Amino acid sequence: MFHADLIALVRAARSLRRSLLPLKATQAIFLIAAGLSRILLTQGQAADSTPPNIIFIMADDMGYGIPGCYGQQLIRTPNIDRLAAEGLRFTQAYAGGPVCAPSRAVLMTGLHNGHAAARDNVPHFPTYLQEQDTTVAEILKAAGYRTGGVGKWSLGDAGTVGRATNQGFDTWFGYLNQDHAHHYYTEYLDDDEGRLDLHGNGKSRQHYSHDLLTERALSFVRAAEENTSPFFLYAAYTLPHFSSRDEDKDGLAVPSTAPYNDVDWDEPARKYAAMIHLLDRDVGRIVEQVDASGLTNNTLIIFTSDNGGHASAAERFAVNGPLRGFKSSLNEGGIRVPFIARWPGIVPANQVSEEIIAFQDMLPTFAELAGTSSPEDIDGVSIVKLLKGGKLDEPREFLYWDYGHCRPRYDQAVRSGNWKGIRFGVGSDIQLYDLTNDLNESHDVAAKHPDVVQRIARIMKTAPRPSDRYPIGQVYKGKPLWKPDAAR
Ligand SMILES: [Ca+2]
Repeated sequence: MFHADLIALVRAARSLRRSLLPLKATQAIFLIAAGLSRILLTQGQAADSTPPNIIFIMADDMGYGIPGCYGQQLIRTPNIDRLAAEGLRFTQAYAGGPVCAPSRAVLMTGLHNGHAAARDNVPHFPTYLQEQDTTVAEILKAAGYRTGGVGKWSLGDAGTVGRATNQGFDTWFGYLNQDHAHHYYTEYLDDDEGRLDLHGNGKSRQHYSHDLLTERALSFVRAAEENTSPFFLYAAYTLPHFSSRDEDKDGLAVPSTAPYNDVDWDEPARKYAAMIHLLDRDVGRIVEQVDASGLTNNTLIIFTSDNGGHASAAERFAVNGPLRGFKSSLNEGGIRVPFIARWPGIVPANQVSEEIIAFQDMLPTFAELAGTSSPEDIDGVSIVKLLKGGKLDEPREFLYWDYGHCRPRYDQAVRSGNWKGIRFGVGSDIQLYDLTNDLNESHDVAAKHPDVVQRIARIMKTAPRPSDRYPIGQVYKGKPLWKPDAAR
Protein backbone atom coordinates (compact mmCIF):
# COMPACT_ATOMS: atom_id res chain seq x y z
CA MET A 1 0.00 0.00 0.00
CA PHE A 2 1.28 3.47 -0.85
CA HIS A 3 0.90 6.59 1.22
CA ALA A 4 -1.61 8.03 -1.24
CA ASP A 5 -3.79 4.95 -0.74
CA LEU A 6 -3.52 5.43 2.94
CA ILE A 7 -4.64 9.05 2.74
CA ALA A 8 -7.59 7.80 0.72
CA LEU A 9 -8.33 5.29 3.44
CA VAL A 10 -8.20 7.99 6.11
CA ARG A 11 -10.49 10.18 3.99
CA ALA A 12 -12.89 7.31 3.58
CA ALA A 13 -12.91 6.74 7.31
CA ARG A 14 -13.61 10.42 7.92
CA SER A 15 -16.47 10.54 5.47
CA LEU A 16 -17.90 7.36 6.96
CA ARG A 17 -17.82 9.07 10.32
CA ARG A 18 -19.94 11.85 8.91
CA SER A 19 -22.50 9.37 7.65
CA LEU A 20 -25.09 7.56 9.71
CA LEU A 21 -23.04 4.43 10.25
CA PRO A 22 -22.26 3.45 13.84
CA LEU A 23 -19.59 5.79 15.10
CA LYS A 24 -17.61 3.23 17.03
CA ALA A 25 -16.91 1.16 13.92
CA THR A 26 -15.93 4.17 11.83
CA GLN A 27 -13.66 5.46 14.54
CA ALA A 28 -11.96 2.07 14.55
CA ILE A 29 -11.38 2.35 10.79
CA PHE A 30 -9.73 5.74 11.28
CA LEU A 31 -7.49 4.45 14.03
CA ILE A 32 -6.48 1.38 12.03
CA ALA A 33 -5.63 3.71 9.15
CA ALA A 34 -3.60 5.92 11.46
CA GLY A 35 -1.68 2.89 12.74
CA LEU A 36 -1.05 1.59 9.22
CA SER A 37 0.23 4.96 8.15
CA ARG A 38 2.81 4.95 10.90
CA ILE A 39 4.08 1.55 9.82
CA LEU A 40 4.31 2.67 6.20
CA LEU A 41 5.97 5.99 6.95
CA THR A 42 8.38 4.46 9.43
CA GLN A 43 9.50 1.92 6.84
CA GLY A 44 10.33 4.69 4.40
CA GLN A 45 12.21 6.95 6.78
CA ALA A 46 15.73 7.16 8.08
CA ALA A 47 16.65 5.76 11.48
CA ASP A 48 16.62 9.21 13.10
CA SER A 49 12.86 9.40 12.61
CA THR A 50 12.23 6.82 15.34
CA PRO A 51 9.13 8.16 17.10
CA PRO A 52 10.21 10.01 20.24
CA ASN A 53 8.66 9.80 23.66
CA ILE A 54 6.48 12.86 24.22
CA ILE A 55 5.97 14.44 27.63
CA PHE A 56 3.51 17.33 27.76
CA ILE A 57 3.62 19.05 31.14
CA MET A 58 0.86 21.62 31.59
CA ALA A 59 0.41 23.94 34.54
CA ASP A 60 -3.08 25.20 35.42
CA ASP A 61 -3.61 28.98 35.33
CA MET A 62 0.10 29.76 35.27
CA GLY A 63 0.52 33.09 33.52
CA TYR A 64 3.01 34.27 30.93
CA GLY A 65 4.96 36.24 33.54
CA ILE A 66 5.60 33.47 36.06
CA PRO A 67 8.68 31.55 34.84
CA GLY A 68 12.00 33.30 35.43
CA CYS A 69 12.84 32.80 31.76
CA TYR A 70 9.74 34.90 30.90
CA GLY A 71 10.81 37.73 33.19
CA GLN A 72 9.64 36.81 36.71
CA GLN A 73 11.76 38.60 39.30
CA LEU A 74 10.39 37.32 42.61
CA ILE A 75 9.50 33.65 42.33
CA ARG A 76 12.30 31.26 41.38
CA THR A 77 11.69 28.62 38.71
CA PRO A 78 15.12 27.04 38.13
CA ASN A 79 13.83 23.83 36.59
CA ILE A 80 11.52 25.50 34.08
CA ASP A 81 14.34 27.92 33.26
CA ARG A 82 16.69 24.99 32.72
CA LEU A 83 14.26 23.54 30.16
CA ALA A 84 14.44 26.87 28.33
CA ALA A 85 18.24 26.89 28.49
CA GLU A 86 18.29 23.41 26.99
CA GLY A 87 15.49 24.01 24.52
CA LEU A 88 13.33 26.39 22.53
CA ARG A 89 11.24 29.04 24.30
CA PHE A 90 8.23 30.41 22.41
CA THR A 91 7.14 33.99 23.04
CA GLN A 92 3.90 33.79 21.02
CA ALA A 93 2.31 30.50 22.08
CA TYR A 94 -1.44 30.42 22.65
CA ALA A 95 -3.64 28.23 24.80
CA GLY A 96 -6.76 26.66 23.32
CA GLY A 97 -9.02 28.91 25.37
CA PRO A 98 -9.00 31.37 28.27
CA VAL A 99 -10.22 28.76 30.79
CA CYS A 100 -9.60 25.09 31.56
CA ALA A 101 -12.11 22.92 29.70
CA PRO A 102 -12.01 24.53 26.22
CA SER A 103 -8.23 24.82 26.34
CA ARG A 104 -7.95 21.10 27.02
CA ALA A 105 -10.54 20.21 24.38
CA VAL A 106 -8.52 22.14 21.79
CA LEU A 107 -5.31 20.47 22.95
CA MET A 108 -6.79 16.99 22.71
CA THR A 109 -8.63 17.34 19.38
CA GLY A 110 -6.63 19.82 17.27
CA LEU A 111 -9.81 21.86 16.75
CA HIS A 112 -9.98 25.54 17.61
CA ASN A 113 -12.19 27.01 20.30
CA GLY A 114 -15.08 27.62 17.88
CA HIS A 115 -15.14 23.99 16.77
CA ALA A 116 -14.16 22.09 19.90
CA ALA A 117 -16.32 19.87 22.09
CA ALA A 118 -15.86 22.15 25.12
CA ARG A 119 -16.05 25.92 24.56
CA ASP A 120 -16.34 27.22 28.10
CA ASN A 121 -16.31 25.89 31.66
CA VAL A 122 -20.10 26.30 31.67
CA PRO A 123 -22.60 24.76 31.17
CA HIS A 124 -21.54 21.71 33.14
CA PHE A 125 -21.97 18.49 31.23
CA PRO A 126 -21.11 14.96 32.43
CA THR A 127 -19.03 14.62 29.28
CA TYR A 128 -17.63 16.99 26.69
CA LEU A 129 -15.83 14.57 24.38
CA GLN A 130 -18.10 12.18 22.49
CA GLU A 131 -17.43 8.81 20.92
CA GLN A 132 -16.74 10.33 17.50
CA ASP A 133 -14.13 12.79 18.75
CA THR A 134 -10.58 11.81 17.84
CA THR A 135 -7.96 12.74 20.42
CA VAL A 136 -4.21 13.02 20.13
CA ALA A 137 -3.98 10.19 22.67
CA GLU A 138 -6.05 7.92 20.40
CA ILE A 139 -3.82 8.75 17.47
CA LEU A 140 -0.62 8.06 19.42
CA LYS A 141 -2.03 4.87 20.92
CA ALA A 142 -2.93 3.62 17.44
CA ALA A 143 0.63 4.44 16.39
CA GLY A 144 1.98 2.13 19.06
CA TYR A 145 2.52 4.52 21.96
CA ARG A 146 1.93 3.79 25.62
CA THR A 147 -0.38 6.63 26.66
CA GLY A 148 -0.69 7.88 30.21
CA GLY A 149 -2.07 10.91 31.94
CA VAL A 150 -2.01 12.39 35.40
CA GLY A 151 -3.81 15.40 36.79
CA LYS A 152 -6.90 17.26 35.64
CA TRP A 153 -8.76 15.90 32.63
CA SER A 154 -11.93 18.08 32.47
CA LEU A 155 -13.40 16.46 29.35
CA GLY A 156 -15.56 13.64 30.70
CA ASP A 157 -16.47 12.40 34.17
CA ALA A 158 -16.10 8.88 35.54
CA GLY A 159 -18.49 6.47 33.83
CA THR A 160 -18.90 8.58 30.68
CA VAL A 161 -17.68 8.08 27.13
CA GLY A 162 -15.51 11.16 27.58
CA ARG A 163 -13.37 9.88 30.44
CA ALA A 164 -9.68 9.71 29.61
CA THR A 165 -9.46 5.91 29.35
CA ASN A 166 -12.23 6.03 26.72
CA GLN A 167 -10.36 8.72 24.78
CA GLY A 168 -7.04 7.06 24.06
CA PHE A 169 -5.30 6.92 27.42
CA ASP A 170 -4.17 3.51 28.64
CA THR A 171 -4.11 4.95 32.10
CA TRP A 172 -5.30 8.11 33.91
CA PHE A 173 -4.67 9.12 37.50
CA GLY A 174 -6.06 12.27 39.08
CA TYR A 175 -9.22 14.27 38.55
CA LEU A 176 -11.60 13.52 35.71
CA ASN A 177 -13.96 16.31 36.84
CA GLN A 178 -12.38 19.73 37.01
CA ASP A 179 -14.39 20.98 39.98
CA HIS A 180 -13.10 17.99 41.93
CA ALA A 181 -9.61 19.31 41.11
CA HIS A 182 -10.19 22.30 43.39
CA HIS A 183 -9.52 19.86 46.24
CA TYR A 184 -5.79 19.34 46.75
CA TYR A 185 -6.54 17.37 49.94
CA THR A 186 -9.14 15.26 48.21
CA GLU A 187 -10.83 12.18 49.62
CA TYR A 188 -10.12 10.20 46.44
CA LEU A 189 -8.46 10.38 43.06
CA ASP A 190 -9.72 8.78 39.85
CA ASP A 191 -7.47 5.86 38.97
CA ASP A 192 -8.19 4.45 35.51
CA GLU A 193 -11.82 3.33 35.83
CA GLY A 194 -11.67 3.06 39.60
CA ARG A 195 -10.62 5.28 42.48
CA LEU A 196 -7.73 5.55 44.87
CA ASP A 197 -9.48 5.93 48.20
CA LEU A 198 -8.02 8.70 50.38
CA HIS A 199 -10.78 8.67 52.97
CA GLY A 200 -10.09 11.11 55.78
CA ASN A 201 -7.50 13.07 53.80
CA GLY A 202 -9.58 16.25 53.99
CA LYS A 203 -8.94 16.32 57.74
CA SER A 204 -5.58 14.56 58.06
CA ARG A 205 -3.99 16.38 55.09
CA GLN A 206 -1.70 13.41 54.72
CA HIS A 207 -1.66 13.52 50.91
CA TYR A 208 -1.24 16.67 48.84
CA SER A 209 -2.59 15.48 45.50
CA HIS A 210 0.15 17.13 43.45
CA ASP A 211 2.75 14.87 45.10
CA LEU A 212 0.74 11.75 44.23
CA LEU A 213 0.38 12.90 40.63
CA THR A 214 4.12 13.30 40.31
CA GLU A 215 4.85 9.86 41.81
CA ARG A 216 2.56 8.31 39.21
CA ALA A 217 4.13 10.35 36.40
CA LEU A 218 7.61 9.24 37.44
CA SER A 219 6.66 5.57 37.54
CA PHE A 220 5.09 5.91 34.07
CA VAL A 221 8.39 7.32 32.76
CA ARG A 222 10.42 4.64 34.57
CA ALA A 223 8.33 1.93 32.90
CA ALA A 224 10.02 2.93 29.63
CA GLU A 225 13.06 1.03 30.86
CA GLU A 226 11.07 -2.22 30.45
CA ASN A 227 9.17 -1.18 27.30
CA THR A 228 10.26 -0.96 23.70
CA SER A 229 7.31 1.18 22.59
CA PRO A 230 7.51 4.98 22.82
CA PHE A 231 5.27 6.73 25.33
CA PHE A 232 3.09 9.82 25.60
CA LEU A 233 2.80 11.30 29.07
CA TYR A 234 0.33 14.14 29.61
CA ALA A 235 1.04 15.67 33.03
CA ALA A 236 -1.92 18.00 33.48
CA TYR A 237 -0.93 19.46 36.82
CA THR A 238 -3.42 21.48 38.86
CA LEU A 239 -0.90 23.95 40.33
CA PRO A 240 -1.15 26.90 40.72
CA HIS A 241 -4.95 26.88 40.22
CA PHE A 242 -6.84 28.16 43.28
CA SER A 243 -8.15 25.56 45.71
CA SER A 244 -11.53 25.25 47.33
CA ARG A 245 -11.83 27.75 50.18
CA ASP A 246 -12.91 24.82 52.36
CA GLU A 247 -9.28 23.75 52.23
CA ASP A 248 -7.67 27.16 52.64
CA LYS A 249 -9.19 30.51 53.51
CA ASP A 250 -7.26 32.18 50.70
CA GLY A 251 -8.02 29.44 48.17
CA LEU A 252 -4.32 28.57 48.11
CA ALA A 253 -4.02 25.14 49.74
CA VAL A 254 -0.36 24.17 49.92
CA PRO A 255 1.55 22.07 52.51
CA SER A 256 3.82 24.93 53.55
CA THR A 257 5.05 28.31 52.37
CA ALA A 258 8.63 27.00 52.03
CA PRO A 259 10.97 28.18 50.60
CA TYR A 260 9.30 31.59 51.08
CA ASN A 261 8.59 31.36 54.86
CA ASP A 262 10.74 34.33 55.74
CA VAL A 263 10.07 36.59 52.80
CA ASP A 264 8.39 39.87 53.60
CA TRP A 265 5.18 39.26 51.64
CA ASP A 266 1.64 38.70 52.87
CA GLU A 267 0.65 35.09 53.43
CA PRO A 268 -1.36 34.60 50.21
CA ALA A 269 1.66 35.73 48.19
CA ARG A 270 3.92 33.29 50.03
CA LYS A 271 1.44 30.46 49.50
CA TYR A 272 1.14 31.23 45.79
CA ALA A 273 4.92 31.34 45.38
CA ALA A 274 5.18 28.01 47.23
CA MET A 275 2.68 26.48 44.79
CA ILE A 276 4.87 27.59 41.89
CA HIS A 277 7.89 26.18 43.73
CA LEU A 278 6.26 22.72 43.95
CA LEU A 279 5.26 22.81 40.32
CA ASP A 280 8.77 23.80 39.26
CA ARG A 281 10.33 21.21 41.57
CA ASP A 282 8.35 18.44 39.90
CA VAL A 283 9.06 19.64 36.38
CA GLY A 284 12.67 19.09 37.48
CA ARG A 285 11.92 15.63 38.89
CA ILE A 286 10.33 14.51 35.63
CA VAL A 287 13.27 15.79 33.58
CA GLU A 288 15.71 14.09 35.98
CA GLN A 289 13.81 10.82 35.61
CA VAL A 290 13.95 11.09 31.82
CA ASP A 291 17.68 11.60 32.01
CA ALA A 292 18.19 8.88 34.64
CA SER A 293 16.25 6.39 32.50
CA GLY A 294 18.53 7.11 29.55
CA LEU A 295 15.76 8.74 27.52
CA THR A 296 17.25 12.22 27.10
CA ASN A 297 17.88 12.12 23.36
CA ASN A 298 14.64 10.47 22.30
CA THR A 299 12.20 12.42 24.46
CA LEU A 300 10.46 15.67 23.56
CA ILE A 301 9.47 17.51 26.74
CA ILE A 302 7.07 20.43 26.49
CA PHE A 303 6.15 22.69 29.36
CA THR A 304 3.22 25.10 29.11
CA SER A 305 0.06 26.32 30.86
CA ASP A 306 -3.63 25.84 29.99
CA ASN A 307 -4.50 29.57 30.20
CA GLY A 308 -3.37 32.83 31.72
CA GLY A 309 -2.87 33.67 35.36
CA HIS A 310 -5.84 34.38 37.63
CA ALA A 311 -6.72 37.96 38.61
CA SER A 312 -6.65 37.01 42.30
CA ALA A 313 -2.91 36.22 42.31
CA ALA A 314 -0.74 38.74 44.17
CA GLU A 315 -0.19 41.85 42.09
CA ARG A 316 3.52 41.96 42.95
CA PHE A 317 4.11 38.86 40.80
CA ALA A 318 2.67 40.40 37.60
CA VAL A 319 1.49 36.87 36.76
CA ASN A 320 0.90 37.70 33.10
CA GLY A 321 3.97 39.86 32.63
CA PRO A 322 3.40 42.74 30.22
CA LEU A 323 0.12 41.33 28.90
CA ARG A 324 -3.33 42.80 29.48
CA GLY A 325 -6.02 40.76 31.21
CA PHE A 326 -6.22 37.54 33.19
CA LYS A 327 -7.70 34.06 32.96
CA SER A 328 -11.13 34.12 31.24
CA SER A 329 -10.20 37.19 29.19
CA LEU A 330 -9.48 37.00 25.47
CA ASN A 331 -6.90 39.72 25.89
CA GLU A 332 -3.40 38.33 25.60
CA GLY A 333 -3.11 37.80 29.37
CA GLY A 334 -5.87 35.19 29.24
CA ILE A 335 -4.57 33.14 26.33
CA ARG A 336 -0.88 33.73 25.64
CA VAL A 337 1.10 31.22 27.70
CA PRO A 338 4.66 30.12 28.44
CA PHE A 339 5.69 27.31 26.10
CA ILE A 340 9.08 25.58 26.14
CA ALA A 341 10.21 22.52 24.18
CA ARG A 342 13.31 20.47 24.96
CA TRP A 343 14.68 17.58 22.91
CA PRO A 344 18.46 17.57 23.00
CA GLY A 345 20.05 17.09 19.60
CA ILE A 346 16.81 17.85 17.71
CA VAL A 347 15.28 21.01 19.21
CA PRO A 348 17.84 23.85 19.25
CA ALA A 349 19.13 24.66 22.73
CA ASN A 350 18.85 28.05 24.40
CA GLN A 351 16.87 29.62 21.54
CA VAL A 352 13.80 31.84 21.46
CA SER A 353 11.12 31.54 18.78
CA GLU A 354 8.67 34.34 17.95
CA GLU A 355 6.58 32.10 15.70
CA ILE A 356 2.86 32.03 16.49
CA ILE A 357 1.78 28.59 17.71
CA ALA A 358 -1.30 27.28 19.51
CA PHE A 359 -2.64 24.25 21.35
CA GLN A 360 -4.48 22.96 18.26
CA ASP A 361 -1.05 22.43 16.71
CA MET A 362 -0.12 19.71 19.18
CA LEU A 363 -2.22 16.93 17.63
CA PRO A 364 -0.77 17.26 14.11
CA THR A 365 2.72 17.83 15.55
CA PHE A 366 2.68 14.73 17.71
CA ALA A 367 1.06 12.69 14.93
CA GLU A 368 3.86 13.67 12.56
CA LEU A 369 6.51 12.80 15.14
CA ALA A 370 4.80 9.43 15.58
CA GLY A 371 4.95 8.93 11.81
CA THR A 372 1.21 8.92 11.40
CA SER A 373 -1.59 11.06 9.90
CA SER A 374 -3.96 13.56 11.46
CA PRO A 375 -7.68 13.81 10.77
CA GLU A 376 -8.27 16.14 7.81
CA ASP A 377 -10.73 18.56 9.35
CA ILE A 378 -8.56 19.80 12.22
CA ASP A 379 -7.57 23.44 12.64
CA GLY A 380 -3.99 23.00 13.88
CA VAL A 381 -0.82 22.66 11.82
CA SER A 382 2.27 20.62 12.55
CA ILE A 383 5.10 22.63 14.09
CA VAL A 384 7.70 19.88 13.72
CA LYS A 385 9.76 22.12 11.43
CA LEU A 386 9.77 24.87 14.07
CA LEU A 387 10.83 22.41 16.73
CA LYS A 388 13.72 21.37 14.54
CA GLY A 389 14.89 24.96 14.19
CA GLY A 390 13.16 25.77 10.87
CA LYS A 391 10.13 27.83 9.82
CA LEU A 392 6.51 26.98 9.12
CA ASP A 393 5.85 26.42 5.41
CA GLU A 394 3.37 29.27 5.23
CA PRO A 395 1.94 31.65 7.79
CA ARG A 396 -1.44 30.54 9.06
CA GLU A 397 -4.34 32.80 8.20
CA PHE A 398 -5.71 33.20 11.71
CA LEU A 399 -6.20 31.86 15.21
CA TYR A 400 -9.67 32.08 16.74
CA TRP A 401 -11.12 32.05 20.28
CA ASP A 402 -14.48 32.78 21.85
CA TYR A 403 -15.77 32.75 25.40
CA GLY A 404 -18.91 33.42 27.39
CA HIS A 405 -21.58 31.80 25.18
CA CYS A 406 -23.77 31.11 28.20
CA ARG A 407 -22.60 34.07 30.29
CA PRO A 408 -23.83 37.66 30.29
CA ARG A 409 -21.23 38.65 27.66
CA TYR A 410 -19.96 36.67 24.66
CA ASP A 411 -16.48 37.68 23.45
CA GLN A 412 -14.50 36.75 20.35
CA ALA A 413 -10.86 37.22 19.40
CA VAL A 414 -8.80 36.70 16.26
CA ARG A 415 -5.03 36.76 15.82
CA SER A 416 -3.94 37.25 12.23
CA GLY A 417 -0.31 38.12 11.58
CA ASN A 418 0.52 40.99 13.90
CA TRP A 419 -3.13 41.99 14.23
CA LYS A 420 -5.33 41.17 17.16
CA GLY A 421 -9.03 41.79 16.78
CA ILE A 422 -11.22 41.51 19.83
CA ARG A 423 -14.93 42.08 20.46
CA PHE A 424 -16.40 42.30 23.95
CA GLY A 425 -20.09 41.44 23.63
CA VAL A 426 -22.35 40.59 20.67
CA GLY A 427 -22.87 43.61 18.43
CA SER A 428 -20.04 45.64 19.94
CA ASP A 429 -17.37 47.26 17.81
CA ILE A 430 -14.27 45.22 17.07
CA GLN A 431 -11.17 46.64 18.71
CA LEU A 432 -7.95 46.28 16.74
CA TYR A 433 -4.42 46.13 18.12
CA ASP A 434 -1.06 45.86 16.41
CA LEU A 435 0.82 43.51 18.71
CA THR A 436 4.21 44.37 17.22
CA ASN A 437 4.23 47.65 19.10
CA ASP A 438 1.25 47.30 21.44
CA LEU A 439 1.61 44.05 23.37
CA ASN A 440 -0.58 45.47 26.12
CA GLU A 441 -3.53 46.07 23.73
CA SER A 442 -3.78 49.69 24.83
CA HIS A 443 -4.17 51.58 21.53
CA ASP A 444 -7.22 50.65 19.49
CA VAL A 445 -6.37 51.35 15.83
CA ALA A 446 -9.62 50.00 14.34
CA ALA A 447 -10.55 53.40 12.88
CA LYS A 448 -7.30 53.53 10.90
CA HIS A 449 -7.62 50.05 9.38
CA PRO A 450 -11.25 49.41 8.35
CA ASP A 451 -10.15 46.77 5.82
CA VAL A 452 -8.45 44.69 8.53
CA VAL A 453 -11.46 45.10 10.83
CA GLN A 454 -13.75 43.94 8.04
CA ARG A 455 -11.64 40.85 7.41
CA ILE A 456 -11.58 40.01 11.13
CA ALA A 457 -15.35 40.52 11.35
CA ARG A 458 -15.77 37.93 8.60
CA ILE A 459 -13.54 35.48 10.47
CA MET A 460 -15.53 36.04 13.67
CA LYS A 461 -18.70 35.26 11.74
CA THR A 462 -17.51 32.17 9.92
CA ALA A 463 -14.90 30.54 12.19
CA PRO A 464 -17.18 29.23 14.95
CA ARG A 465 -19.59 26.41 14.18
CA PRO A 466 -22.82 27.01 16.15
CA SER A 467 -23.43 24.44 18.88
CA ASP A 468 -26.69 23.54 20.61
CA ARG A 469 -24.68 23.02 23.77
CA TYR A 470 -23.41 26.61 23.76
CA PRO A 471 -26.37 28.82 22.81
CA ILE A 472 -25.08 32.38 22.77
CA GLY A 473 -26.98 34.66 25.13
CA GLN A 474 -28.80 32.00 27.18
CA VAL A 475 -27.20 32.57 30.54
CA TYR A 476 -26.45 29.33 32.35
CA LYS A 477 -27.69 29.13 35.93
CA GLY A 478 -26.76 25.54 36.76
CA LYS A 479 -24.26 24.27 39.27
CA PRO A 480 -21.25 21.97 39.04
CA LEU A 481 -22.29 18.33 38.74
CA TRP A 482 -19.53 17.23 41.04
CA LYS A 483 -20.47 17.50 44.70
CA PRO A 484 -17.77 17.27 47.37
CA ASP A 485 -20.23 15.81 49.89
CA ALA A 486 -21.22 12.94 47.63
CA ALA A 487 -17.60 11.94 47.29
CA ARG A 488 -16.92 11.64 51.01
CA1 LIG B 1 -6.89 26.61 33.86
